[in-house]
Amino acid sequence: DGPICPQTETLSRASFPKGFLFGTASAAFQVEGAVEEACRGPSVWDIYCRKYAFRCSGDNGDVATDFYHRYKEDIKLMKNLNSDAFRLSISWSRIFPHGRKEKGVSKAGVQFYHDLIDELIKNDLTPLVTVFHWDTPSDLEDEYGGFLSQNIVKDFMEYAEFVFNEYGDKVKNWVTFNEPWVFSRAGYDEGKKAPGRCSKYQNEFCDDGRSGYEAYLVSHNLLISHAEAVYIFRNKCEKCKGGKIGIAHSPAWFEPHDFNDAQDGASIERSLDFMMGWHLDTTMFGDYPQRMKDVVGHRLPRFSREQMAKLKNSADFVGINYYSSRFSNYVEKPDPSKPSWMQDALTTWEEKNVFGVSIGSKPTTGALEVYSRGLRKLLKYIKDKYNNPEIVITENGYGEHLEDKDSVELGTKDYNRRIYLMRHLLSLHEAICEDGVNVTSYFHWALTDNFEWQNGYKHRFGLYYIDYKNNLTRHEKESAKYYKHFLSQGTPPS
Ligand code: BGP
Repeated sequence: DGPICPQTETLSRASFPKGFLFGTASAAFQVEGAVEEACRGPSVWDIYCRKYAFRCSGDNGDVATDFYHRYKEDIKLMKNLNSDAFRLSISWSRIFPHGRKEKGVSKAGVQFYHDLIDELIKNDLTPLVTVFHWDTPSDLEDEYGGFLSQNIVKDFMEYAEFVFNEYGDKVKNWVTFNEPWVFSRAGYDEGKKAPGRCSKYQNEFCDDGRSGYEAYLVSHNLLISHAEAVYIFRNKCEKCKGGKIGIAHSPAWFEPHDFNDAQDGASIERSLDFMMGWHLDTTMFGDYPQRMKDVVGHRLPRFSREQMAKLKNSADFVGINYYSSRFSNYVEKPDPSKPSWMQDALTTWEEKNVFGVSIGSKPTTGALEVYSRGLRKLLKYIKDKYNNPEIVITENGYGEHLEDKDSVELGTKDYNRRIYLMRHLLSLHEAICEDGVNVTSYFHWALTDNFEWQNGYKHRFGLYYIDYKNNLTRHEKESAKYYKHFLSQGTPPS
């Protein structure tokens, strides 16, 4: 078979296994704009940013980067990078403006994604499509509480089946859900993301209180929806034959808070269970981690036998969004100032932990410090625990806060992002070539700056700078130049 990786003098695409795909990523609400065009219905994010402007830093997705109108220009940027693939998400309410087919299909919305996908393919860019990246149609939220209700399963199945049948002959790589852990925890426990519901945990976002079970319920309904959609993809979609489907998780890697403390060391597994195993064990092994079941008790819903059977092995690949790592430390008692789900991780067990302290070397990516070695360690952990699955790095990127007064020049000299990218590609290379982890593609978050959820437009992740004050002009950053150079060496997959 020969060595896994070619030997090269410097790190470039040529150092990676043949056929490895490199790309960039995006999500509908963060880039599209055009929120009222072609009958698109509102999503929970439109409502959330309007109702609680401060929770979106006073910004919203009305225009975003205007990708809806400028996608051809952005595809040129992808070509300019020498990239091979692009991750996009479909906006549910652009397809079914009111959430359900019987209430109307937007033909123009459906056509938009055809045009976008066709343009990608025409440019030799492989699309990876996320079915749901957090933008629940607002009507479903109003009608029955969105993912809080089991009704969502049937509606998600209908939506997923529709998009599989519509685009399945052109799109061979799919992600059902983006980051369930962030969606349920931030949206239904900490109030930091739409729809902004809070548990008993109080912070600047939360002035109300509910019992801390909603995040578990939401994830439960989401996981069942995932399993049903995968079942449809594999068994009921002729056009989808030969395609692959997965789900994108958002784990950090953990290091012990005190390297000399054995309890801190032991708490790592526990942190990983609550941050990753919650959804990854379930889609690989068919049920929640035992540790979670023991601690959360009756507030963690149970799957039926049939649901477990559908959940087991319900991902052809494991999607990983990796940004940074954290410390895990053992604590004696649950801390009421922490979110409910985090308190749960502490309640009845001897081995207790809490996480949230950052790790690694400065500079920081958002609140998190840069720790590229964590990527390698995480990938090795997944290889060993989950029986060497195929892994796709569905996101990895560096966030940086700029003020309105900051110049384009400052924004494009993103040397920190360039170093972040170099280091993470190196760590990824080590994971593949030295540890034998089966990673098949890498998507950098993000192609361009965009709407960064609660941080709005000031928090930038792009390889290309968006000049929001000047017609949304795109400018190449230093990081883009590096990625382009890296991708220009060696042969892109045909
Ligand atoms: C992920 C989301 C992306 C993007 C990214 C930015 O959680 O899937 O949509 O927003 O994060 O990073 P962060 O949320 O760490 O600022």
